[in-house]
Amino acid sequence: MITVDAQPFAFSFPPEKVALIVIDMQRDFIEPGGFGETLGNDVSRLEAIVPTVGALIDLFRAKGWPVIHTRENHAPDLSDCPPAKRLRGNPKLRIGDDGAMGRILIRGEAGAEIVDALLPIEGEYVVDKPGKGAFYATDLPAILEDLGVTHLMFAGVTTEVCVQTTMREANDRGFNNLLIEDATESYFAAFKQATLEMIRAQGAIVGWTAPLSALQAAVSGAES
Ligand code: TIU
Repeated sequence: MITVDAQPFAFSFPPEKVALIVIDMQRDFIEPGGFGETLGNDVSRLEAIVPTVGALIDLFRAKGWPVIHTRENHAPDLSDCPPAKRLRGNPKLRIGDDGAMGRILIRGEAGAEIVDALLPIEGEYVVDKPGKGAFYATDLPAILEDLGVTHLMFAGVTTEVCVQTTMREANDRGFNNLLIEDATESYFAAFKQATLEMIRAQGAIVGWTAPLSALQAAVSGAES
């Protein structure tokens, strides 16, 4: 076991049974002109974590541990986009509309791709998801079962929407979950902070949180 100095207490994981899930590091959430901005958000906060997410992915690649990338997106005919999702609120552009990076949140369009710095490499998994959670209507459950993993680490955006939803889904399915604090971000600083606290409250009711440095230190310690 490798033990990470985490909150609310140490997170121990078997290195042969861990995977990283990187949630929705897509241009549509992180760059101007995409879905995040059409919802009225300042997207600049999210770009700042790209190097940290990259360092986390590098650690998993160096160890040969599985990396799973998710993308929130929809089919070009919107058949997997509930009208309730598309019509919600009063965004400048709705899902499927033409934006600066192609059709908003549509599979195959430039905006729906993962940012260049974090593109998956051969052998990594990419899970396309129509919802906020990565377990709903996807092949993620089958991938995790095939891998035989019991412990998951999480990164990506946004902390309180797709990351938290997926962590809760994973928690209910029996996984032990660690969120890497500086590898996740929200459009709202207060929501990120609240989410970190919610996750680890009540004796890790949803999971644990730790900075990337704590994971790196634990992995280095286990190697020496
Ligand atoms: N709007 C927002 O905060 N997030 C999303 O719509 N999707 C994800 O979090 N990926």
